Amino acid sequence: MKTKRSDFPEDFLFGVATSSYQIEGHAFGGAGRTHWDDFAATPGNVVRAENGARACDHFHRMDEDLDLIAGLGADVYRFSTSWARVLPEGRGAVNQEGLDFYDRLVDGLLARGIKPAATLYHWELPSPLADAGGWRNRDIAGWFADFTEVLMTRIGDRIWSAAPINEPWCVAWLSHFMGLHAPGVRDIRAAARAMHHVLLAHGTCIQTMRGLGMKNLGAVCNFEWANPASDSEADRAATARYDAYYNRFYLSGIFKGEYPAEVLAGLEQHFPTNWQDDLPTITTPVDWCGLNYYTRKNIAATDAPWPSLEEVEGPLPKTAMEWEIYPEGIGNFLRRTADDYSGDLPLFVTENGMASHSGTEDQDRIDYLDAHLDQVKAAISDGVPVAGYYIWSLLDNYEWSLGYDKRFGLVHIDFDSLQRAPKASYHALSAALTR
Ligand code: GCO
Repeated sequence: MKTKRSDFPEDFLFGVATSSYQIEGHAFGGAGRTHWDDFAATPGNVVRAENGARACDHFHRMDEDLDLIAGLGADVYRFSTSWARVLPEGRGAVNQEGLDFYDRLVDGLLARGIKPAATLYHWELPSPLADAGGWRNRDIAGWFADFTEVLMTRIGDRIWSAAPINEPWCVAWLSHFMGLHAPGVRDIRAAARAMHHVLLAHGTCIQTMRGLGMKNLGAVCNFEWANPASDSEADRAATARYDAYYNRFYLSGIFKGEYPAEVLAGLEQHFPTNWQDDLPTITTPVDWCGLNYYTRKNIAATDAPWPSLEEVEGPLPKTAMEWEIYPEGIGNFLRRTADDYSGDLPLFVTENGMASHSGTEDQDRIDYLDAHLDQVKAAISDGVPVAGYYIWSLLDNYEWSLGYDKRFGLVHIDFDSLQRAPKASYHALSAALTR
């Protein structure tokens, strides 16, 4: 690996990221059913109908996994907490075993000198809340605040940083417009409502954590650089629409209290009435902003209804996800986020990494990380306040509708024996972090 820790400012943080449903083993420890269990049980949604029931069995192997993080020399670990593990019905009765699990996780990190960075929601909505309309129902902002209160009353005193919701675009658009993630809805009105409610719930969660005295609270959004498939005016306008609903909508809401004009043009009629009244909650100040970045998309105009566009295949080398490798995108987004939205607030790359076909000799992943870290370095030299970088992911894990085939881990998992085997990228990174 070309990168070394000493290329970065002294207080720059390196970390790894995971999420609850993707690694824990949802069948264990008294967790309640989630809409991902339902989505996966519906034929055609997930490769081989795989689900997170066992996943990496992190629930029983937490200590081994925390030792792997420590062995890397990581400063910080970004994990998520499962709502249904803490509140099996989404509301009401608390599963003490779930709270105990996250309590042990936080203490296990601190004992190893690793900062705990929590994300409260990484996509596994309790099924009873999905029955009640899930993200389409405005009440979710209150349900989420209640979950926040229960969870953070127990662990918030030892959390180094917290973010309410991982990737609002995935929660809303990917799951309610494209239908590719749970709950698998394809409905423009549902999507618009989810887009607004996910921001409202972000705000109520931040307010709840502030109320508990917690500090270092942020937002984590995902980004894909939007590239016009041709130079035509129609393709460039389509690209601007894609950029607006994908990359700018959530930052605009959180940092400016407004929604981009290109989005309002297509969706305003579908937003809940009086949505503007929620903007003061949505803009509750945060302390940092996190960017998840993997790829770019090439966008062409179509004659279909709004947003009247499609993705077309691009020419760049691709990962096992068929995602083009475009490191410049992360640099572009870091600059744009600071310039247009977050100003002097610290930025974190909260996820970056690749799915590789190459087993434990994953030089392609090492190259991918080097290329993206070069861009982060360049942004820092330009004065962008980037404070840390997390690799997705520590372990090979449940890649949602793609099941267990897509391997993002620095550590290989044999999904029969559940044996962990650090890959070349793990060893390269651990050496880089000592240099
Ligand atoms: C993401 C997710 C992860 C995915 C990863 C690769 O935030 O998109 O946090 O759950 O596994 O991005 O697709």
